[in-house]
Formats: sequence, C-alpha cells, structure tokens
Amino acid sequence: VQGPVTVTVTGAAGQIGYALLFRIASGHLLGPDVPVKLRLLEITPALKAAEGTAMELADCAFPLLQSVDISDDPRVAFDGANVALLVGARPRTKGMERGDLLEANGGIFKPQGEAINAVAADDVKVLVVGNPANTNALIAQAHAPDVPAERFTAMTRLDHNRAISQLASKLEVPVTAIKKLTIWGNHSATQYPDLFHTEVNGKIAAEQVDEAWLKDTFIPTVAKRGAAIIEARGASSAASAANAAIDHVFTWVNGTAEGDWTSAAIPSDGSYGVPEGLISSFPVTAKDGKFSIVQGLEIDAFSRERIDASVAELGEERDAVRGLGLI
Ligand code: NAX
Repeated sequence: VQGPVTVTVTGAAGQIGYALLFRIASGHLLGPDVPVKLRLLEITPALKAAEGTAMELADCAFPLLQSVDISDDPRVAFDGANVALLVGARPRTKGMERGDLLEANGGIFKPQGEAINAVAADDVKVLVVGNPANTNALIAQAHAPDVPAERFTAMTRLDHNRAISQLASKLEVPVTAIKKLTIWGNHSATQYPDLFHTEVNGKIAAEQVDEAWLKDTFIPTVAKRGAAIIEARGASSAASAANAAIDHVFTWVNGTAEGDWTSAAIPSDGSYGVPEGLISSFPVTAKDGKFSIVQGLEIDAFSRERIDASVAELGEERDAVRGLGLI
C-alpha cells in the first residue's frame, strides 16, 4: 500500500473547491488505494467557510482521508504538498482592465509560487485552475526556480471534455468513441479545439462534420461554453471544472491510454512554433508522471491561423506580466 499523498487546494471555500474536495477525499484524484492528506488554503475572511467544508468532509468518514488542515498562510498550506491545485484567484470585476486583473493575480500567484518553492515536496505537481490560468501558472512558476518548470501546468481539460461532449452529441456516438482531441493555446475565448487529428471510431472527425458546423458552431460553442453555463445556471461552472481538475491530475499521475492523448497547458519547448516557455495547451500524453507534447502532427492553414492567434494572446499576457515586474 502506498503512503499518503498530500494535496493542497487553494480557494478551498469557493464553489469549485466545494465540488473538488469530496472527490479528492473519496479517491478520485489519485486512485482508490491512495490515502490523502488535504491542506486547504483560503484568505482570512473565508477560513470559517473552509472550516464548514472540513466539518462535512469529516462527516463523510472517507476511508482514504487521513487529515484536513486549513490555513491562510501559503507557507503552511503548501508544506509537503505533492499535488497543488491552485483554484483561488481574483475574478475580473466590472470595469477592471486586463492590467489590473493580471496585477491582482500576481499578488496571489507570486507568493504562492514562492511558498511552493520553499516548502512543497520535491515531487510537487502544480495545476492552476484560477483564471487567467495559463498566465497565473507562469507567474507561480517564475517564483519557484527550484521546482522543475514542467511541474507547473494550467487547466484546459474542461475545454477538452466540453469539446468531446459536443462532438459526441453531434455525431450521435458515445464519448468513448472519440480519441485524440486537442485544445490548443490559451484557456480563453481564443482557444482552438482541433478536430483535424481527432478520431471517431478510428476516422478523422473533421471529415465527418461539415465545415460550417465546425467553424460556426463547434468552435464558438466550446470556447463560449463557460458563458453559456453562467447564463443558464446563474453561476459559473463548478462541478465540471472540479471534474476536469480531477481528470488532469489523474491522467498526469496515472498516464494516458495507449493510442490516445489529452489536452493540458504545459510549458512549451518550442513545439509547433509556440514560443519556448509559454504555458500553452497542447496535445499531450502522460507516462511515469510526466506530460509530453505529441510530436509530428501536420497543421494545416486553418488550424495554424487559430493556434497562432491564441498563442499570440499568451505572448501578450506574458509581456504584460513582465512589464508589471511579476515574472
Ligand atoms: P469562487 O469565487 O467560488 O471561489 C474562489 C475562492 O478562492 C474563494 O473562496 C476565495 O476566498 C478564494 N481565494 C481568493 N484569493 C485567494 C488566495 N490568495 N488564496 C487562497 N484562496 C483565495 O470561484 P470558483 O467558481 O471556485 O472559481 C475559481 C477559479 O476557477 C476562478 O478564477 C475561475 O475563473 C476559474 N475557472 C477556471 C476554469 C478552467 O477551465 N481553467 C473553469 C472554471 C472556472 O471558471
């Protein structure tokens, strides 16, 4: 039997936190045989709410859950973390410019990066969920020079899962018939869900749908799904986001299936013309606890244009946080 894994969750009292913690504690993050120690980070005013969630966690009597600790100090919360889920972030509020948003998040992700560098376990794996996720991951990474850069990732798995679901519904196939879907670029409206390498029962997806649906329905539906959820539910996606975070880490630790890949935002090594160092979504496989970018895919002009546009946005965000002295 494996020893316990310490999982730190930030923004633990938020709505994603509420959907996430119970699944971590029930064994869905790492596997049904892996005991878990939870460490929750919240801002001081939300500590009481986090205590309430911890009471409910206790009331589940989860066999795998060994402990729950709560703190408002990153140096305490990331102590010994093997997995760090950075969910808490500063949302964009009315009238806020992008620069203000990036600066406010710099104030969160810089100290968290420093704390991870100082006190997390040597094998720490970091997933940033809080938006703007890719650039927040870049900020945290910049302040954790002793942690290998590739351990900082950002979440595009929700976009990936949304795209699979939309395609499955269009072609009236089960989601399990779909393999090798890719989300490229930024977790934002510029993201590019690519069907040109996706296989549906072994055949290329883009050849099974008409071009107008792909361009005018599929791509915008996936990219704007978050807004559609807010419109319908009156609150942003939480359970599906938590589910995607679980999927991202489970895949990272346990690997992708033979003959398939997934999407994750990981530091670019320059593949597919994405500038080195940008944390961009790619087609990735996972093996032995490491993500690798799938190599050798042919990118046609249609895809190239969309990948370039999303990557250009990531470059602008990087330049902006650099200009603010955050990286
Ligand atoms: P909530 O506002 O419900 O919860 C956020 C929590 O973070 C709050 O409890 C807040 O007190 C806490 N927090 C704020 N600053 C903190 C800090 N410095 N340290 C620790 N905790 C802190 O938001 P929720 O709906 O849970 O969403 C969380 C984040 O996920 C948002 O940034 C949201 O934009 C982002 N999302 C990212 C997605 C993705 O696919 N990458 C999809 C879902 C979601 O929109």
